Amino acid sequence: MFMFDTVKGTASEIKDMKIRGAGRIARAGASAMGEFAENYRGGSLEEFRKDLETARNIMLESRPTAVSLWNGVQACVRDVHSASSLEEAKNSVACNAKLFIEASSEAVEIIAKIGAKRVRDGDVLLTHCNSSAAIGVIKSAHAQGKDIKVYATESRPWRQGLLTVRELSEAGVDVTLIIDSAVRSVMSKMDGVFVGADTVTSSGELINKIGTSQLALAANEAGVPFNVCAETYKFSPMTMFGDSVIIEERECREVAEAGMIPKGVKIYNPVFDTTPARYIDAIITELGIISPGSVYDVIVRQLGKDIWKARDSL
Ligand code: RUB
Repeated sequence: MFMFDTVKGTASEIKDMKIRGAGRIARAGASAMGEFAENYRGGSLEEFRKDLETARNIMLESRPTAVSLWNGVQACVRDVHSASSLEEAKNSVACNAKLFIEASSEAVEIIAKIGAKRVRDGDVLLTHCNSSAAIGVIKSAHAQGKDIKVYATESRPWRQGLLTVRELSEAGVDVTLIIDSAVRSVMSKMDGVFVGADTVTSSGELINKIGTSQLALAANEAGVPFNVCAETYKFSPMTMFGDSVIIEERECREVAEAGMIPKGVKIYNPVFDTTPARYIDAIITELGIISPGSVYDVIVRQLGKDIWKARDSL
């Protein structure tokens, strides 16, 4: 249907990884919701609420793991229930979308500034996949004149590490690409690991690109600080009430094309994994550096009085 074209378009770009990375998909989702509201030509407030719910579901079905998308879309629709006219409801969605996009971009910049202070002159760092928050920290440390070296994992199967090395090298950072299985063998050279987040649970576990937990394990073994760069809209309110994070599985052909492996061999392609809180030294957020044990408090503070609504909707 015509009215859902923008949300469907954005949802399929997210599904096909044309828009990727938890922060970017959240902003794209919010932007599509804002556009949907601005262009809405339906008749009544009731119809709008119903159509908005459909738009919201289309968007949320695009990728299941990153809670940033849920938080971004939720931020847009949060005031619709209290609106007393169609115009007020439409404006609230459009306005909340803009506010979310601005605040989330600003959060990435603040994290870059805070995180850069954790990087010392001469440090050798490791990053995984392609996280704008983690890259922001590294670029900011480099811009401060710190002489740093960065190792970046290839991040199979999509090889987002190629984006990371390009971006860092264009910024003038000394960067080395490694294959994912080289992580443990280089860990003894590292002074710190900086990764991004798709979701952080209320008990401080990190869900991020597959392989992140191996970095954490190797860092822990070698005594290397493991830092998560995560805007607080990566924190998952629903995990407080027992929901598990869905780990997305993508198509087999992303791992091997047909004909590359014998008939009958199966392929398993989970694209995110879970790092236990005990392997995480710091979570660098726009509110400051926190421990995994403080995530619950941050979520409670952010939900405010909505916490009762969330709990009562169980
Ligand atoms: C990207 C990935 C990133 C996080 C954080 O996975 O795991 O580390 O999304 O990114 P994919 P950011 O490529 O499958 O989306 O810091 O940019 O939000």
